[in-house]
Order: sequence, then structure tokens, then C-alpha cells
Amino acid sequence: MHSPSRKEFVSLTFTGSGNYNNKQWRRQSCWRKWKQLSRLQRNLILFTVALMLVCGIATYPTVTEHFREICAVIHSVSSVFEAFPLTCLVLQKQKRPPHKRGPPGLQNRLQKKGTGSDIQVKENPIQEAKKADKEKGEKPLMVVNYLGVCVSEFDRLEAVRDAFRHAWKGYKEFAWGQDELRPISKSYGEWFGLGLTLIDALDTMWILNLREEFEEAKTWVSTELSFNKNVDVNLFESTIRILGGLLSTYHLTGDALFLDKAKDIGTRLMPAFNTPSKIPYSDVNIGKGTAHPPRWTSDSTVAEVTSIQLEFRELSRLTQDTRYRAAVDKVMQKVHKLEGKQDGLVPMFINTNSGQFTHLGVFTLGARADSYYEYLLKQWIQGGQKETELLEDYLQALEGVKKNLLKKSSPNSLTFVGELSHGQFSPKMDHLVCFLPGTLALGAHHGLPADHMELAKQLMETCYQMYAQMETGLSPEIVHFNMHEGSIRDVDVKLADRHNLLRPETVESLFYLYRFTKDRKYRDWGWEILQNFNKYTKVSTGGYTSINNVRDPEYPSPRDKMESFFLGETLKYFYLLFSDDPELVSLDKYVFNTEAHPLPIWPSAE
Ligand code: DMJ
Repeated sequence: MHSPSRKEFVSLTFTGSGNYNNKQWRRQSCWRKWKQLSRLQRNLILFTVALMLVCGIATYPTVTEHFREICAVIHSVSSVFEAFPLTCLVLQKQKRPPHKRGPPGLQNRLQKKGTGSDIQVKENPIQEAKKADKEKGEKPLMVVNYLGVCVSEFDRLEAVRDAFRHAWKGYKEFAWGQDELRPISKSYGEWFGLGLTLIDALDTMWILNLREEFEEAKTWVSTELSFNKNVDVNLFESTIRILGGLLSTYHLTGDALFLDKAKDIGTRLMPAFNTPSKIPYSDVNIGKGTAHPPRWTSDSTVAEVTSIQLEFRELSRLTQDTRYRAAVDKVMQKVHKLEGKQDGLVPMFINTNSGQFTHLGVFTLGARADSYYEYLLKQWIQGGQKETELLEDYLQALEGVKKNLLKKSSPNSLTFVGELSHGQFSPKMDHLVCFLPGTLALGAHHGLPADHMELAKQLMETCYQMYAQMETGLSPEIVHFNMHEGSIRDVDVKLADRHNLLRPETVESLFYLYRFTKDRKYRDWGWEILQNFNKYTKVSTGGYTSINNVRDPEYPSPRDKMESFFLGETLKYFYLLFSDDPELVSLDKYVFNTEAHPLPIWPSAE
């Protein structure tokens, strides 16, 4: 990742001939104000407007959107005129630092000014430019990216669409109709044999307005996709990706094809619930109608059996067939009453015979438990905030998190969520936990205590730092926080945890935080992350790849796999983060499942 060690900015400040406090100056007509500007100033403004017009006409798909962009430019120019001197920050010579092989310590050392520590919280040039402006009491007209190019939200949205097109190009060329692209070997990998990436990406294409791509995928769904196959699928994964993806695409498009397919797969997954305890098995053969636990255990994962509810409940609502909802509600009722929780925190495993938690005493908000917490809140929202047991469990669990898992790192006091094993705290945090800032913010938006939002903001900063402190600017799968005084950095990464799978959780949370706070730093953080995905994971012949080592920018070591959630979730959340339209999947009308597929919040009568 670029180290911002050498930044050279030229700040051109145009104050005009008047002072904005001067009443006489204020009374002058616009035309006179314009004439008072120097030729350089006027040329700069005209050039900016002309550039935006040309870019807008050349690339914007609809006249309406184009108009909105022009309005934004006019608005920003006029508002700056009204209240502030004009300032445009131009990045003059931003040199790309030479890539160094990652030393054992972080290259981008944390350094907190004024603390005497040599540790520095890394900021990007955008942030620094903005901070400089804020300190001067001036407002930037344009945002500057790493290459010195003024970027607008329009550029960022287009960058996401480009990224999607690039990912799709690889999938289409080398993995069409298969589960996952292997972009380096230009081949594919099969998991369920159901076109997983294609289905996961359907609603993303719709939201990104990639209609041509959407239509070709829809044709495949209608002509090629069959669930009548002798294959074992994982109940949770196929529910959140396939059932969730089909249901949300049905809602966005109104096309009954997707509801028919959703009903088909939903029905084929139902045998999973035929267990002695009614806690479902992990695996189902969708062709034979048989289900079973993994070969080595009769346990299921707690997150898996408690994160299929949004989808099956919605399927019942749409089909008027109550069996789907009854099966998943029963799971929640049982888990609600179970012994073995600690302050609302749940263990990671549950037995399909006894219906009891197993492996007691281990608590995490990461893998195997994460979306249990997410779905407590989201089911409550989906059902119109009536199911109080769900809310109680959610609130209690958050208290449990605060009491048992929430700590501060040293030296920079980053708030993080660790793990507990038989009373022993471990400062380990999975990237998966980064769903939590977004979920907390969503709860606060729906009326839960304001301190949830405060905690969301703190954790968001931590999740961002998990990216910013790595040499590639991409987060590892797992980090360990330092807590002892005198630590020189907050985050350590074990060798085995240095991979990045193109996961969405941090981008997801940035989207929620931006929607609710409108604080632009969340967009800038997201933009930085997108650029680093492009830099270190993009494969020139098409597609993006997971990498093995986020600490080595010279050789991040591609894994040759593009997970379906990169298209289903990561790119969708990037797009929504940069979109100015709060009605583009309104959070007052939709709730996202854990695979980023939006499902409607039910009308209050239901
Ligand atoms: C996705 O399948 C879902 O977001 C799930 O909840 C967690 N794992 C991946 C993404 O990281």
C-alpha cells in the first residue's frame, strides 16, 4: 500500500477581492463577484465544470443522472462561493513508494503525534488533505485521490461497476454456470454445482444497473438451472446465497421466475429439519431429499442453524405455505431457551440429536457464531419489531459482548471484540466480526440505544485499521490485538492468518455507517480499500483472486479463487456506500440477509 510519507500538496486559496464577512461584498451581484475573480480563478472554475460535463455526457447512462451530477457541481461551486473562500487542493507529485518486502513489523508504523510514541495511525492523502482544510476553516472543492486526480462519487460508482464487469468477464469466460471462478488457472471450482456465483450476483447486477449482464444471467437461470440434482449442499450456505439471492432478485425485478426457483430450492432444503431435535443437519441432498450431519459429528454450527430464518420466513410469506417459517422459528424458540449461554453469548455448536449446545464455555463473535447475533436483530426488524424475544436476546447478547469481549488495544486504544475460552480472554478478532459495526448502527437506526451507534463508530475505526495497517492495505483473516502497555503496535498477525478472501464485512459496515452518519470518511476508507483490491487481487485476464499474504505487497501470493460473495456482497456494498441515493435499497424498507441480499421489511399488518 502506498505509504503517505511524502506528500506534496499545493494549496491554492482564492479569497476574491473581498472578505466574506464584509457586508458590502455580500451585496454585490453574482456577476460582479465573478468579475472580481482573477482570470486564473475563473478559468479553473470553468475548466472544472466543463470537465464534469464532458465526463458526465460520455459516461453517464441516463440524462437524469447526468443532470444530478451537473447540479452537484453547481451546488458545490455556489455553496463554496457563498460561505467560503475557494480552495482546491492539488496533489502535485505523489510518488508511489517502492514496494518493499514486508519486514516482520509493519511497514506503516503507527505513530500518534504528541504521545512520544513511534506508533502512527496511518491516514491516506485524502484524509490528510481534508484535515488540513478543516484546520484552516476552508472547504475543499474537490477530493484528491492517490494519483492526483480529482474524484467524485460518480467516479467511485463507475469504479465499482468496472470492478464488477472485470470480475464478471473472468467468470463468463472461464467459469460460466459453475460455482466459482479460479482466475489464475482460468478455470473453475465446484462446490454444489449450482452456478453459485451467478445466482449470488443477480441482485448486484440489478442494483448496479448492469442490465445486459443481468439478462444473460437470467437466461441461464431460466434455461440451465436445475435443482433436481444428486448433490449434497450445505443448508446454511445454499440458503443465504441461493434462496436469499433468488428471493431478493424476485423482489427487485418482480419476475416470477425467481420466486419459482426460490420455492423449488427452499422445498428441497426442508429435509434438513427432520432431526430428533428439530435443529437442522448441516447437509442436504437436494436430489434425493435426504439430510445428514458432517461425517465426523452430529453437531451443527450455531450460526448456521440460526441464520437461515430471514429467508425461510420470507418464503412462507410469499407462498402462504407456513411450513418453511414454522421450521426455522422452532429453531429460534429452542435456542432462546437453551442453557449454556453466558450473558446472552452462545457457544459455537449445537447437537442435532439432543438439541443442546456442545463445546460449552467458548464464546466468539467470529466464525460459527457471528450471524446468530446479526439475525436476532434482523428478524426483529423484518417482522415489524414485534417479536420481543428476539430483541431481548439481541440486547442481552450485546451486554454480554461489552462485559466479556470488548477491550482496548495498546498503544492506540482501538476498541476490539476478542474471544473467551473457559473464562480466559483472548485478544483474537476475526475479520468476520466486522459485520458488527454495521449491525449495531442498524439497530440504533431502528430505535435501539444511541450508545450502540457510538460503539459502532469505535469498532468501525478498528476494522478500518485492520486494513490500513497492513502493507497491502488489505485486512488479514484474523488479527491479534496487543493489550500490554509499551506495545509498539496494536495489531499482530500470525503467519497462518495472513490471507484475504475478498470478504465483505468491513465494506458492509462502512455502508451502514455512511448511510446513517453521512460522514465522508467512511466513503474515503472504502475507496482506499477498493483501490487496494484492484491493486493486489485483480487478475488481468478477468476476475479477482483471494490472496495468501496481505503483508507482502511484492508477492501477495494469489490463491486462485474468487469467492461468490465478492460479487454478491463486497462489490454491492461498495456501490451502495458510494451511492448518494438513500432510496437505493432503503434501510427503512429492506433488511439485508447475511449474504447482502435485501429482503423486504414486512408491512405492519403481517
Ligand atoms: C458470507 O458467506 C456471509 O457474509 C457469511 O455470513 C459470512 N461469510 C461470508 C463472507 O465473509
